[in-house]
Amino acid sequence: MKKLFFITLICFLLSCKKEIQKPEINVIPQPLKIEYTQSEFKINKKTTILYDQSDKEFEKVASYLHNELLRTLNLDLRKSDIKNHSKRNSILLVKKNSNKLGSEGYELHVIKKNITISSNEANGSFYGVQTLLQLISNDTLNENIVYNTIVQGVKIYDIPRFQWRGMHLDVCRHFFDIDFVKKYIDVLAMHKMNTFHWHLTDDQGWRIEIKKYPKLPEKGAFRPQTMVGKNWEEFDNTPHFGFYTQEEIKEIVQYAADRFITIVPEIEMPGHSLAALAAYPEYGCTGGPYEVAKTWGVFDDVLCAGNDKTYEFIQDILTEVIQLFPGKYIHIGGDECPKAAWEKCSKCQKRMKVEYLKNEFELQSYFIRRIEKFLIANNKKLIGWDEILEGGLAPEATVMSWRGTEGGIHSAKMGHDVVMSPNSQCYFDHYQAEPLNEPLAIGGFTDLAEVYGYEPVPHELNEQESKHILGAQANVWTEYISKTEHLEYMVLPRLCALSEVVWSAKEYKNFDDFKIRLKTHILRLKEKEYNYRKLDF
Ligand code: TNX
Repeated sequence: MKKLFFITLICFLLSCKKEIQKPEINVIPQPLKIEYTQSEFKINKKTTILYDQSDKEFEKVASYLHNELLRTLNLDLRKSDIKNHSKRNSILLVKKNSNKLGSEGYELHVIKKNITISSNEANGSFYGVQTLLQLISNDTLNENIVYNTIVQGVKIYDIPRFQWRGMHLDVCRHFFDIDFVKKYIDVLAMHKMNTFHWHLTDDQGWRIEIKKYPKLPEKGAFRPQTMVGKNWEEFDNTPHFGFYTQEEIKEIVQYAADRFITIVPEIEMPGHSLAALAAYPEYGCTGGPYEVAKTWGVFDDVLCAGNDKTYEFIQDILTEVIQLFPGKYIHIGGDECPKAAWEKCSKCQKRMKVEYLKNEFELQSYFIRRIEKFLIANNKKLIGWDEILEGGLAPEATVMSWRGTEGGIHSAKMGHDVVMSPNSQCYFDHYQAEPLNEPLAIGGFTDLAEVYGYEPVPHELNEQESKHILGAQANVWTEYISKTEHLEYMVLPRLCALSEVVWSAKEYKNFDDFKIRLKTHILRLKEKEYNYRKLDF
């Protein structure tokens, strides 16, 4: 009896200890390893942010942290150089040289004396800062986040699973101004995403200033009216207009870079080009006239692949685009290009004969390959939608697999890099719940569980082939999304789930655990004034 009493007592004590040892921290995306300690650190107005002040990249991280702590805790902390400074009462951003951290990993160590974020590169430090910011916003009161100067003692080791953690935004079907684009980039950064795919041109609007072709924004960024709902015959009689000046683009590129996000600009070709053709009809097969599209869908009028001048036009545009975007990838679209105009065009048919191209699919490949050569000569890499496979893939192209996963599998097997973005699980323009109670969407059904459960590496690939899967991204097409609140509603909280797909270790993924963390996390989004779909669990 006595023995039983002692065993029960020990079990009870152990369970108490376990509870103290494991306070909840709700970090999204889930870090790789978290160890809890009994200590805690208190940030006060004397706390100093320490880093190597000669390092411009770490300077960015320190400034970001400084601004966020000012905003959330109302503490205007001093920044100082890490050398020759006492480490007591400080937040240290330490540059390391550690094999296990890679270029984006970090360690976050919170003890009584200080907080240390260690990483090889500033990128990793920035992700450590994101985690820290979630630690100080871990408490809630009456459905609101409470910012707390006391930071739970932890030792976190964290590295991302994938190198391409992307979100896309279509600003063509509906235009969104730079203030919103910044807000969008902020929420990407908060989720440790590192790639922003900016869909800048399409049939319904050309959204980037090109100095050599002023009519692109003048004419191509304007449509007099837009179809209403899903009715192809009814129009809203409301002009829609908008484009980014090159100055604005530079501002956004810098804003993203300060948050360690690379922008992949997309200039669509040879299809989805009506806005460009409306401005410069001479680059279409018939010479026009063409109109900026006011309905959605796929259009037969595309860039003429037989005319050498078309390639000059595109290359001139890309020359300006390349100067604006420092990242290594340029997205050239390549999707949904009907071949009807080419079949009837004497220039295109002649081109096929001269180049020994068997059909119009090969003509499309010829087009893409020619553009790839140009991009490579300019130190850039071409990425395109999976249709660029048809008729033969350009030699060094990276493929974005959207029509399911086949294109991705096929490309990886051929040794090409792939970004997975299947419309079955990564289309945030699709419904996220029963359509009846949701705002009108293009169709589909991709709820939170579906996104969370997505596995970017298809089981058809062996280990070697799997290395070509750079990662995944979700796409936000905006045919039926014209308001920022609606857009945020479509993206959140699905982005939170996606961030675990691309960041967190596969073996530790757990939807139930995610849902618990999300209850707190969603309030962080609320505090930052993002709209989101309310959790229904
Ligand atoms: C297909 S995804 C498209 C877009 C549409 C989208 C709507 C892709 C490469 N092309 O042009 O906006 O579906 O979901």
